[in-house]
Amino acid sequence: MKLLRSIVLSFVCCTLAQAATLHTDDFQSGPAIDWFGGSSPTYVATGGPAGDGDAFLQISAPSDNNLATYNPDARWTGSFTAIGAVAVTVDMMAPPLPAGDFDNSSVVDANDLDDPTKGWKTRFGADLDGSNFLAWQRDLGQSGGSIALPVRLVVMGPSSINIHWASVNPQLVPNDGVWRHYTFSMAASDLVLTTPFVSASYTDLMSSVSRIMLRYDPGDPTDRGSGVQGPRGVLNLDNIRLAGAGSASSAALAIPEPSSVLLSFLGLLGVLAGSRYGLTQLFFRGRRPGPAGS
Ligand SMILES: [Ca+2]
Ligand SMILES: [Ca+2]
Ligand SMILES: [Ca+2]
Repeated sequence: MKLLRSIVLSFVCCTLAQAATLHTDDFQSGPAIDWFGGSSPTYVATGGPAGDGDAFLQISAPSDNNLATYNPDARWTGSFTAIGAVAVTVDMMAPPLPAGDFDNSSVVDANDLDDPTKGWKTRFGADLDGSNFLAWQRDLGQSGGSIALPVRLVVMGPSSINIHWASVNPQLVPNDGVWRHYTFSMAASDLVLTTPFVSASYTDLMSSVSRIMLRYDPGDPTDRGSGVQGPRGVLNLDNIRLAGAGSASSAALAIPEPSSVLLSFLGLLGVLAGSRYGLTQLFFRGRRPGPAGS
């Protein structure tokens, strides 16, 4: 009984430990999300990459505001080296601006006809024609959509959220409403320390990650990110995965909640305790000959 209690306690300890895990955030467990930031992280119940019933995370920001989201939870922090995490993979999509939004304001209104430089009247016969006017009529009153979004992974550490490493190159999310799968490598050659006046080692970073973030950041990597260079940025994200070597580009792997893992394990213990060989067989397999067929 003492052995059983210590096994259960150690399992609870390991299950709830403050440590990174290879896992996928698929947002299927309901609207309680633990992704944060000033870009209004919002749970959307349907319309993810798998279509109806596939929930996802949406962030949005108006012109000149940063567009980013981060997760401080233990499953995203700690030693990525210890678990072999080498990449963050994610499905992303940016919705298109309305076709009649000629002045890129993210709203279709009279200004799209009258703007002295971007309006339809000025551009008629140049790059706009009658079909564009019909699009304006159709979209009048619509709003929303996004510009195309260059996105970087930001990894913070070692042991500090004030030391930032960013993807050397951004990955472009076109504003065409199409979900695509992206892989952000965390190899040393794919991350650059962006925080000035700081000395930090990549090896230390990967053994003590404090936070990860996905962020709009066009051009060169910018330590604090950049404001949206257009009327509006809207980024949809799903299946955000901390991936190990060899699995970075494979399909999303859903990890059960810790409570369900624990229940399963306790159920296994119950079965073993009631079996002929019980726990002894479980823990001494391989150390001494077991019964035939084991
Ligand atoms: Ca989902
Ligand atoms: Ca407009
Ligand atoms: Ca930049």
